Amino acid sequence: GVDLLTFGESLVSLRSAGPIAAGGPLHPHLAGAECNVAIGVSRLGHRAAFAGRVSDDELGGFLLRQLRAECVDVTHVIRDPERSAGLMFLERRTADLTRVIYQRAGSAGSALRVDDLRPALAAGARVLHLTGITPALSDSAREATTWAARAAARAGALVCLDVNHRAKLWSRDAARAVLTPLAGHVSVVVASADELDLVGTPGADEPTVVAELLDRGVSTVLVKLGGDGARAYTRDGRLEAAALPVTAVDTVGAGDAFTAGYLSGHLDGLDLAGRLRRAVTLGAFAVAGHGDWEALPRRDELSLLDSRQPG
Ligand code: KDG
Repeated sequence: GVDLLTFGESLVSLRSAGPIAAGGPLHPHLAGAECNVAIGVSRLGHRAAFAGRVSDDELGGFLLRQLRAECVDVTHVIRDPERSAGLMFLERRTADLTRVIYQRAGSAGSALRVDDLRPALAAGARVLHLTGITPALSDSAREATTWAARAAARAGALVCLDVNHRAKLWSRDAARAVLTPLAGHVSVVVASADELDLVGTPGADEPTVVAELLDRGVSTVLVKLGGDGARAYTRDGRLEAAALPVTAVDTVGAGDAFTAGYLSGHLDGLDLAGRLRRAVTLGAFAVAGHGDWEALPRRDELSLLDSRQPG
């Protein structure tokens, strides 16, 4: 088995340096929240695997090559000869405004189904990571996500759901109807403050949703606060961590880095404070460098930002 298994849609992200309508080069990068987490965990020396469908063409080949280069196990990836790669255009509109355009409807990744995941689940994993993006992709991907969460929990894995609401894929109400029941099958829920009520009563405040989740068997709720750090809740109470002071140049992927850091801390047997510290550390690396995952640290680089004075 592996330390961490994740699954979902791997995307070709075409990044621009300026407004897309004005032309100029687009650079291909591997993207997808689940791949970002797999890479973050792999860079720290854990065995990470990604499962899902990728197109059986040059773009799918690019995605697999990038994952392999980061030592992510792709044994259980399926090449789909009938569907194309999901694309994401990431437009740097101004220095601090980026915009996303998706071309992913009907993609290979969205055709994920339960049978695709059986071999990866059977091979075993200490941690299963899933996001609220995958169930938004199709009926079969939604079914596969719920099935995997239950199967991994039964097998004794730590199951982590990162809400990751994508408003371009579904409404808040549609997301809540799927993610709230799903949260009842997981041990760790990660959400930004504005995503919390997608796994609980609509409009409820943070303490209410957290209490609902802990009552339903979730052991840890992590609330991401961006530049303000993060809060962790367990039955024993609440813990906070400040963000590391860095110059943010690209916030895309920061949430995935946070989750990767937390799960790496779990795999290392760190206590809650240590796991939260690892989470904000990886988040800081992600925002301080360009790309979804390119700036994430290797293990020997983990303390690199500690001694650094901002500015
Ligand atoms: O978390 C970063 C993601 O937004 C990006 O990699 C693409 O997974 C992605 C998505 O669906 O938006």
